[in-house]
Amino acid sequence: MENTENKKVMLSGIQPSGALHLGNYLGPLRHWPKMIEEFDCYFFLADLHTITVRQEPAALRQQTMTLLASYIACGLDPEKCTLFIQSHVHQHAELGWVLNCYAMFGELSRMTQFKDKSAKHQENVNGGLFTYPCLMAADILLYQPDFVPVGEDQRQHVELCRNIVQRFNGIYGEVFKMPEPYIAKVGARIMSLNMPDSKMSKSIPDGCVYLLDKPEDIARKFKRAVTDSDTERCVRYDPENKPGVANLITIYASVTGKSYGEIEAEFEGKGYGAFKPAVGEAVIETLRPIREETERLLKDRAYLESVYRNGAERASYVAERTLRKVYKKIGFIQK
Ligand code: ATP
Ligand code: LTN
Repeated sequence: MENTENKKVMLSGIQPSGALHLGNYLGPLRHWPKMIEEFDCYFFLADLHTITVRQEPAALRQQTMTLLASYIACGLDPEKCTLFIQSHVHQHAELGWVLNCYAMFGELSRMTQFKDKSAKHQENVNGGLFTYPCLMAADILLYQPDFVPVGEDQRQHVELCRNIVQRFNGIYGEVFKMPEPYIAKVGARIMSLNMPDSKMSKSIPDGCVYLLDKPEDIARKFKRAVTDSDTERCVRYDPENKPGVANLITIYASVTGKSYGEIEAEFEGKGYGAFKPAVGEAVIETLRPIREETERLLKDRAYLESVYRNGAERASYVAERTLRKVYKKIGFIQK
């Protein structure tokens, strides 16, 4: 599956640090299957990144296989794109080290994710958590992508990667292609159903809808979703004053393809009692085939192994080419 047509290249990854949730799906993942028709795509499981926070080994193995099955179940056909596990392609760690030396302490200190995660895991503020964006820059630059589709929270890391490209190319010439973040207009930041001012996150189960949740659990979570305390109780998109309702409208718009205006009209005069279960139903129907297919694929271990082995082989070939070029430019002796 060589990129003989000179298609634009796209790359993204998700950490197998827990079960996928609606934010991961509606933000980036849902858009990826359309992209494999148009671009030469690389999608990987960022397992090296997960150990910036302590992981239980058996759980990490299970989460990684489940994420791979979910990628495929969401429509990433391994025949049409390269699916791989980051730790299978050793060039990521190698280029990650190199880029550590081209990222500045000051810029790494400004990363919101570092500040958030170090506040949350005060007992384990390790060096990896701090230099994480350099490994992420390596993930990206090994494949020289044009676009990196992510959720809004990752924009800052892609910007840092762009700074590294500018600095590195400024010293050594045009080694890396400048990647662009690619962020969806609707759904790039899905909020927790219980706390509409924090983003839905794998690590905060409260208010988080998982892709593999049972329909009855999804229905319950939506029925209990926080809306707002105003007396008006009307379904109107107003993120500032009605963040809970705005979040539900965004979710409903993302899964049904309806516009905010159409949704407001649909629920005019009906209040939240009708709206919340309707959003729950729409989400249940969107996730049902994904859950069923993930469960089916998880039973076919041999198939999943063949997918990640083929993926690693293809990815390594491209990654090695970039790494060789980088080593040569830096002045390392070639083998
Ligand atoms: P953690 O809670 O462990 O930080 P996470 O839920 O933020 O994990 P990641 O693996 O860091 O998930 O993110 C995978 C992808 O999903 C990234 O592109 C990220 O931008 C996107 N993403 C994560 N949370 C949301 C969200 N609430 N809304 C939209 N996109 C999201
Ligand atoms: N940092 C991302 C996951 C990630 C990624 C990447 C995304 C690691 N490497 C390269 C895009 C491109 C996260 O935590 N969501």
